[in-house]
Amino acid sequence: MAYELIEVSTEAGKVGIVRLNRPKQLNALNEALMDELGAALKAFDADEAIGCMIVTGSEKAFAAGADIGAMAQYSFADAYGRDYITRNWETIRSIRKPVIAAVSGFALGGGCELAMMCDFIIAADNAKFGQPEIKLGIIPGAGGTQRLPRAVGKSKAMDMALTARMMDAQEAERAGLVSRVVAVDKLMEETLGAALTICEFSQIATMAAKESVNRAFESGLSDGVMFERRLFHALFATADQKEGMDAFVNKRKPSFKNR
Ligand code: DAK
Repeated sequence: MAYELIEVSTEAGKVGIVRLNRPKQLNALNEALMDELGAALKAFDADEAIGCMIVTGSEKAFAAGADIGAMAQYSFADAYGRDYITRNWETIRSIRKPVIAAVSGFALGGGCELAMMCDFIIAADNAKFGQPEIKLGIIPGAGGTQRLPRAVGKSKAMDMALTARMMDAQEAERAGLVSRVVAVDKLMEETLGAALTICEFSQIATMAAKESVNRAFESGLSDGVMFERRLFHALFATADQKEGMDAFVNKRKPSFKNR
């Protein structure tokens, strides 16, 4: 598929990188861009050589939200009846391999929500996160009122959703929204380092770890722990578990085959 609104590349043949590319609109997310992003991530997910993906934007903006110009004239019938701005937003949730958001600049509205749909966020020190939809007479619609409180707690999430205040990278790290903050010129280097580390491990194990952590947000503790236990037990059926433990016992580097 030829992409117009994203740039797609790979690193070391193992990391799939999607760069949002509508610089004049600060990577505002429209239907076509979300279709392309979904298609690119699904293609990487299906590619056995790829062990991890990165979604990123420009230095100025990860994404400044859904495209307001495109949404401005939607009626309820368009939004609900024809499923505009919903039908292609959940694709990223179906991706089974790890996806890291590398966020520089603005991550607002749908941009913040997109980053939160990734498995973890590495932020540049110029990153700004916000849910400013209230200024447009709407509320977050792609999980902002649900994922943000799970990440930063009720008080900060309410503050951001009700006052439209932006959170800078340092505050976002303190609050648990992002896993690391790095200098803006080191963002891709650091994120690629994390992605390549993930690629060294068994894909079966990294997918299971992702699935199990995500389960924590969908179930009570007992059910979640049971889910984790079943996956843990199941991994003893893989060749990679034998390889990983044998390599440790024999003091050598493991060679995982994703089997
Ligand atoms: N949409 C369209 N264009 C945008 C945009 C956006 N979200 N954000 C920025 N732009 C455009 C500006 O219109 C401007 O275009 P020109 O005038 O040059 O043609 C260009 O990008 C540069 O922006 P500024 O001139 O405003 O740049 P500044 O540095 O002065 O300000 C800013 C940067 C990010 C603070 C400002 O642009 C801004 O406040 N932007 C809007 C942020 C915002 O309100 N975002 C939330 C949008 S609502 C759903 C899925 C998703 C959503 C909802 C439901 N479902 C699955 C149901 C999401 C909703 C939203 O995100």
